[in-house]
Amino acid sequence: MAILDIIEIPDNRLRQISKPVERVTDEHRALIADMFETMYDAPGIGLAAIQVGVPERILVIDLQRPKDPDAPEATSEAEAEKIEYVHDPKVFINPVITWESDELSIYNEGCLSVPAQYADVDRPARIRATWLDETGAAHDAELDGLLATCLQHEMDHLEGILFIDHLSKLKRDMLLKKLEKSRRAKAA
Ligand code: GNR
Ligand code: NI
Repeated sequence: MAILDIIEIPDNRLRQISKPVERVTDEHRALIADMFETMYDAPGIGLAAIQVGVPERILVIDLQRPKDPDAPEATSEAEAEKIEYVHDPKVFINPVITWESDELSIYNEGCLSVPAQYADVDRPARIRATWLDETGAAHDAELDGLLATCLQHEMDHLEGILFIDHLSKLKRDMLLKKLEKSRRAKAA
């Protein structure tokens, strides 16, 4: 297993359209294991293969909710590392959305390819989707909540779309300026 480099904007590879997986192989399963390791290390709740430079329609998601939802929020990295999470790793290969609700939900989204920047995005609150898992088995399910939001965010990556593309130009430009500023501060 290995932690892979996550591509960040403005890398043009993030704008590629990813190709369907024809047959799920051991190479795919090895990539998926590395994607989980990379996502947990980041940390993030989802990762698309293109974010590690592989233009195939493969996503991993683990919402990693705290085991004790009433526990106080961590105020330091040391405290954050002590919190126990419920793991629910999910793999989505060749996902397709077959239905979406008219009702929208707003979530303050972030993206590992747009580091440390967050903005509210409107998306359908509920979706129905089909996909394959890492064994090649087919799934068809209705999803809601953060899982529906996260799957839509990840599926956008397969089309070369980032969450910032859903913002007004004004909000997007402000966010990109903040990103530039934080990168300059880090480099200094
Ligand atoms: O870690 C992530 N958090 C997140 C929060 C709200 C909506 C979507 C996401 S996905 C993101 C990781 C990532 O960039 N996946 O592509
Ligand atoms: Ni993302």
